[in-house]
Amino acid sequence: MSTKISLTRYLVEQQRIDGHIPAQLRLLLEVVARACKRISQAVNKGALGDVMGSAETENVQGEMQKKLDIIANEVLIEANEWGGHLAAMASEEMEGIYVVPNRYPQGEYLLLFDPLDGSSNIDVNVSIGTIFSVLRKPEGTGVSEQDFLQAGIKQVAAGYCVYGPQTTLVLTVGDGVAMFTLDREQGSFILTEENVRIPDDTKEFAINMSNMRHWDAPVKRYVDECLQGTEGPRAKDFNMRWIASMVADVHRILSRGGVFLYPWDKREPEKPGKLRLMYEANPMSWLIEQAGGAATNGKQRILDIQPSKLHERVSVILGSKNEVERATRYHNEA
Ligand code: AHM
Ligand code: MG
Repeated sequence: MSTKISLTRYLVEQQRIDGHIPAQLRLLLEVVARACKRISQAVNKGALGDVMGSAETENVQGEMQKKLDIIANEVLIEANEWGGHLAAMASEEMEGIYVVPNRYPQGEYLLLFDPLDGSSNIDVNVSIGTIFSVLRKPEGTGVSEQDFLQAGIKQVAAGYCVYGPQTTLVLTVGDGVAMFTLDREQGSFILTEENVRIPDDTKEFAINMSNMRHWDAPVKRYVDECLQGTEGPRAKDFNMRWIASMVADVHRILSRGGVFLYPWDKREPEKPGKLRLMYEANPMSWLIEQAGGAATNGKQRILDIQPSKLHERVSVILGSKNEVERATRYHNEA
């Protein structure tokens, strides 16, 4: 790429030339990117900063919080509360919504995030990330949790930032998927890939195999057939990857294809899955679809699910289209 296009320029052009995004949304995305830069710095400090280890507190999901979960959550809130572009925020780390304080102007957008995804990887120096989703606040005065309960199809922007060997911000505003790599010397995100496309077919799957005995029959069938390789019905050998950071697994899939499954299982039968719909599955599903892939809960398109609560969980199958369709078909046939 001869001329370097910064995230700022990309967004200005999305606003001015293509008319895809209003000014307030552009500001919002710039602020989220700035917050991700700060989180990236904290992640990079590792043991040199006071960022590793447990915070000894539990979040609303009953999970132990890491120090970085809390730091990342605070960075995102502080960065976003005063700009006038938001009405409220919601996060994996907060039970209720965070309404923009009265002393600041209220904007027309709602921001949801998983501030630090892949928490179990923080202390072992493996890729982690921030996932975000933007919705428009429904008309009317005030803002409530109900305003957030919109299907994924209503998102106006979604993305993630992966803190790995490189820090990469991946974004969609409904016009394909673009990737920006953080140039640390310049301090800015530079466009490094546009029109990201996922191949329809793949030989790579990602699932936590240790849960195999808890899976439902259609998931077992799908994975069994992959494992049989050239001798089985799929007539090809598959490879497996599982990073345990959804951001990193999804980033690999956007980069070279693959399929990711975190299905419902019998460990906690009353929960529909492990991953959260509104700030994990929805933004990732939209990115995957924008890149030509597919995302379902085994039965239905994730983006069509009407959420009934903020921290709702969901089964997730996403990635290369033909594999997602096959795994979904196995569920529907069962
Ligand atoms: P987190 O948001 O608390 O980090 O949990 C979500 C993560 C995903 O990134 C990842 O796909 C999954 O949990 C890994 O779960 P497991 O440890 O059960 O394999
Ligand atoms: Mg997460």
